[in-house]
Amino acid sequence: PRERLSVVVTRRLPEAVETRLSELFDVKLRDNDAPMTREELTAAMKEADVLVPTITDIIDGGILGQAGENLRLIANYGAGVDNIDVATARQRGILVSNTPGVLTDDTADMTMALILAVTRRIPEGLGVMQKGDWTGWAPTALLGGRVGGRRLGILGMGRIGQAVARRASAFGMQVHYHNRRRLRPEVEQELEATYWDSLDQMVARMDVISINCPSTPSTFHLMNARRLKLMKPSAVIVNTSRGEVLDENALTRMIRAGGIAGAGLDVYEQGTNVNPRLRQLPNVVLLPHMSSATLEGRIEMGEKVIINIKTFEDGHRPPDQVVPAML
Ligand code: 8YV
Repeated sequence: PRERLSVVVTRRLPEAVETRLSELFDVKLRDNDAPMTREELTAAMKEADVLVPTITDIIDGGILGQAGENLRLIANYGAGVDNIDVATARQRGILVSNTPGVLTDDTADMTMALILAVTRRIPEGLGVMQKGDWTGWAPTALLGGRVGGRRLGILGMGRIGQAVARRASAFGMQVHYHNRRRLRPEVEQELEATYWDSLDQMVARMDVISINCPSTPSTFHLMNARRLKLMKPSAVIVNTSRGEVLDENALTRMIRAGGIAGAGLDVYEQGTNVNPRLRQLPNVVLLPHMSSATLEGRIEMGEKVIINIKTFEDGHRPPDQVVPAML
């Protein structure tokens, strides 16, 4: 019988996923909850045939240059692959795969949760109850804005953007979008979504902006100071994709100056190093990168990783292979 593939997993994964991986491959599992240091990651890439990293592993050109001869597949546990230098991996003959599709609905759900939390002032209400400050119902207490009828501009109309569009329509919002490519007419019609070729023009007319595009060199700071200034002062912005798409410092300044009404963020430019000024604003709702964090989703992500490795082992292209041209 053929030797089993040596697979190194960089983080603890749900038990069901670790068990299944161990049944199928010669797996080295992580024995603690901390992310790997760069040294540990370098060592892992020297010994593995297949590496299963997560967003906390930065696989850049430098570290790929030190990878072992055996490393042939990087099966990312996650949809976004901005943590991986896909072009350099390809040059070195290392395939990259991801886990698209299985976290679409969870991320779209959380996008709606953030829109509602900001517009309906849920954290402020929570604060009142937690402090024991509630003195009873009052006609003008904690008035928010109604989401129904508001214009939502989705930046990035891929799987997640489209799932957000469906939910937003069900809440009575008017859906608009900007994307590199316009959707096919029948899809646009089904989603009742209005396409904007100009991001500037869309941004200026929306009540809510939702960032749903991946982080690539061409989406870096797409929402920069200039575009944030175009937003209506009554508008809010939510981000469940990647921090790099939004200039966090410019956003903080805009909100403090009253140029934007609020924000809901799940992702940050400097990872865990969140702008402290942002944390102090009552109209800003911050979450610790948890939009895809459901047990079901995490298990399905594991199943996708396993299918990608199995297919590769059988001599075929992983179904979720990522190539530079897709980015
Ligand atoms: C993943 C994410 O869980 O899939 C993504 O792109 O942002 C996450 O929520 C994370 O990347 C794990 O690697």
